Amino acid sequence: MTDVHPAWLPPEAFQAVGSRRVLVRADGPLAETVREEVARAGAQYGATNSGGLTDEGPADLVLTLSESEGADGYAISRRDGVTTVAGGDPAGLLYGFFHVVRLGEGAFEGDREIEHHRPAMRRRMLDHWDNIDVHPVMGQVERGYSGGSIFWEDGAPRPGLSRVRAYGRLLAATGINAVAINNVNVHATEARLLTDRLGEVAAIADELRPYGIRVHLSVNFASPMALGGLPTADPLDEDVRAWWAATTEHVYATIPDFGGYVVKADSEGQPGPFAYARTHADGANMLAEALAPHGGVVHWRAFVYNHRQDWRDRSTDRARAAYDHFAPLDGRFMDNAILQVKHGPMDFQTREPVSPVILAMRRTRLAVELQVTQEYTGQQRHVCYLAPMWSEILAFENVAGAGDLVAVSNVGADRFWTGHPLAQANLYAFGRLAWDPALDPATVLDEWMDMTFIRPGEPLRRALHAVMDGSWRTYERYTAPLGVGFMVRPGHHYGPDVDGYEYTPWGTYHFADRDGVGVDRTRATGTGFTGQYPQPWSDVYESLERCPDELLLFFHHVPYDHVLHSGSTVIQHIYDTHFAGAEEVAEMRAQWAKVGDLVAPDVHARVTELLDEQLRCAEEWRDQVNTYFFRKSGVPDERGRRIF
Ligand code: BDP
Repeated sequence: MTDVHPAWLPPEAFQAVGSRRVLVRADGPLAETVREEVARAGAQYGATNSGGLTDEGPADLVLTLSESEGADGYAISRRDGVTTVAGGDPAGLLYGFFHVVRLGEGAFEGDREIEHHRPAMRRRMLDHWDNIDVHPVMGQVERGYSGGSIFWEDGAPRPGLSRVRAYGRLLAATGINAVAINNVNVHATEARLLTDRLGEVAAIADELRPYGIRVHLSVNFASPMALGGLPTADPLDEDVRAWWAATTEHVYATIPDFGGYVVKADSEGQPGPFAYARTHADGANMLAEALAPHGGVVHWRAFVYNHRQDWRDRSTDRARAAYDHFAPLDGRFMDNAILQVKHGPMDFQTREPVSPVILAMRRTRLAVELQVTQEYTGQQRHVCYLAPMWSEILAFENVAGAGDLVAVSNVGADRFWTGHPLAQANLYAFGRLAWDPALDPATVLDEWMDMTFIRPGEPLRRALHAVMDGSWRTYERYTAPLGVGFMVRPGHHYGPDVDGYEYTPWGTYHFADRDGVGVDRTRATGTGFTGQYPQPWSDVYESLERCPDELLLFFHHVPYDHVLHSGSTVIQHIYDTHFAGAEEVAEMRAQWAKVGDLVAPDVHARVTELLDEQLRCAEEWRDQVNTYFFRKSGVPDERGRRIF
């Protein structure tokens, strides 16, 4: 543990609380956690003001319960020298406590009008794509860029699981309350977590419970066959239903506050209800029914598409698939079946429109799925602060009204948790935006800095903003242009490969030829995908004139001399953004070089090394993308820069 980076909870973050007298007027495990936090801080900083935990007044900080604040909510106020946190329930008390930690000394100054805080999303959840075994291609954590799993090592739970408790603490401080611990691609070993290896799940739940986090499990749809010895996994078969009911009952007998199941079915090789000519509502409802008596939920993923497409056949459009499968099922899911939809219709690309499934399912409970792990955004070797992307998504139509926000975690056994130390900010920001989607990404970044670098002075603060604020747009500039996506190396998805996926079965094409580029998804001449959107979006995306520049190639195939709203042609835009993107990375590197004596040497060294790699990779992207489009189009750069 000692060499694990404290992320946003170094001891100094607790100085203000630790030097005050704190009274906790509540009982139960979460109140105990708050007491422990206060006692730990008091032991370190309590000498001043004889701070620490007190049993009765007078106190500088009083934490108490008040039902009127609602689930997970809390109120904070300050009068006559006393700061009061009133939690709507024990979880609210815990979140209110971390709010005070965030405020630091500010929590104990002057008077404070009462503020009420309540999460926008009821479930703020991280999905781990962790395996117990090391997968021959994907490694232990699928799309993991931070070392091995924090849960398992050498085929068994990590000794002591102490890292898991520290993880729970970090997550609680940013408002996360649910974690699915294993990969959605459920292999044979991991499938057994549901049955004979359930004890491992229980042990992890024990570590996370003190921080108000419930554990969920990814399950394999075919488990009744593989684990139960049944001849079928048909969701309408009585024996199958009985197997799920009994298995689920055993899960709850072992872990009474178990959260529920996550399911990837009929997708990329995972089994599902299609094998029995049943619908995905049949599949989801079978599990929902098994979970309902225990208060559990099933997160049923909408990521269902044909991954064995014939690229010569233009009649299928992967972007259409989720809507085609799920929109007809709206209203047919049980209340505790939550449809988990990736934010875009394709697959976590740098830029995608919001999935039309999210807009269509008005009578179905929804979870919106984001990718904190940077599979397509630089794999935690590139700085790419994703909060600006997420806040755009969350501001679109009814997205912020989904009950759950879920994201694929970026955490592993790495000393910095996230490989790239600055990628910690994405994890932090995810929790904060799930709590309040209206938060400004730059403000969230300030919060993260204040906690992580303990209220840094202006030079470091300015440098971190310069490196991080615009890093998602910078990444977008030097990679695939104008929303076209997928010009990445097949398989591992790091770095450019202009035609890497063009003639593959994956359904991810850009259709560049000598005349133009982009996917025609219009109703008039294309795949008709624009027709899946309600108005006005259906017409906005259909129209070449009204479609936003950044999504142009997602919706339209256009000639290289097509003029964007920006006034630039498509081809010139490609050249300009690619030169600019690489230059911006060089500038990020220069900014970071200036703050060498303001951050811990190990953090500075790791980020420096990674910025070198980011610059190399950005230049590689620039040169390959520019050269590719120059060769296809024959149009020279109007500014005469070097293209190969
Ligand atoms: C894709 C990933 C793959 C995941 C899949 C999913 O490349 O590793 O299994 O998403 O979400 O983006 O199920």
